[in-house]
Amino acid sequence: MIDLYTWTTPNGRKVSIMLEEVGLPYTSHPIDITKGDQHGPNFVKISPNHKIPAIVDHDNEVVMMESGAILLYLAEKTGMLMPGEDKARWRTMEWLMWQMGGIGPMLGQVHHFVRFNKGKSAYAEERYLNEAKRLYGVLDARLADHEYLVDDYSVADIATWPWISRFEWQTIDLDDHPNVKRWYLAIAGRPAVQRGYHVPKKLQEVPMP
Ligand SMILES: N[C@@H](CCC(=O)N[C@@H](CS)C(=O)NCC(=O)O)C(=O)O
Repeated sequence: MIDLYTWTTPNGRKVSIMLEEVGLPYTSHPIDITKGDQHGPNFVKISPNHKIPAIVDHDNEVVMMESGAILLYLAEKTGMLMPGEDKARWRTMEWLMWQMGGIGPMLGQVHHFVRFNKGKSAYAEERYLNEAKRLYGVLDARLADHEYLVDDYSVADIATWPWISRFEWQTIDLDDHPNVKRWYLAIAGRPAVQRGYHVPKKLQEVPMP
């Protein structure tokens, strides 16, 4: 049994979607980051960076934070959603790191400046919106000749998709990125994604362009 500490955010949903996809039993525990739960002393023992998501795997008492590391851990534990063959495996790692280093932090800044603090810094709004558009362009180009980020659906897609599901917050029109839209809808149609999206609680339906 795995304990998942999470909230209704893209980084949290990566792990709940992954757990639903691989079918491992888990219990979700809400950490309400709007109320400061991420700073609670018990949670910080599990996640020393004070951020969700984090897991405790009671099979072997592995305690882990950082969504990218958790996705790789669950892929290795189950032998699912990460290619075994070296070339595809490293390509998957490459796109997973692209998400962790680019899509997550940059779109996170768009949420901060454009969605929640509009008008406070025109410079930051422009900078991060431009970077978001650039990253959407990179994603669209990759998906022009790939059904998924690598060959088959993998942890790279699972890491990226929940961030793209906030396209409305990012003021991005998916019609401007038709390959992203096709990929987004295909993943949104997966039952495990529909279930994982609503962990630890349902706020709204999965956004549909
Ligand atoms: N690199 C981390 C980022 C985690 C992260 O930024 N989590 C956010 C929610 S999506 C959080 O817990 N924020 C609370 C805070 O910053 O106080 C990961 O991928 O797990």
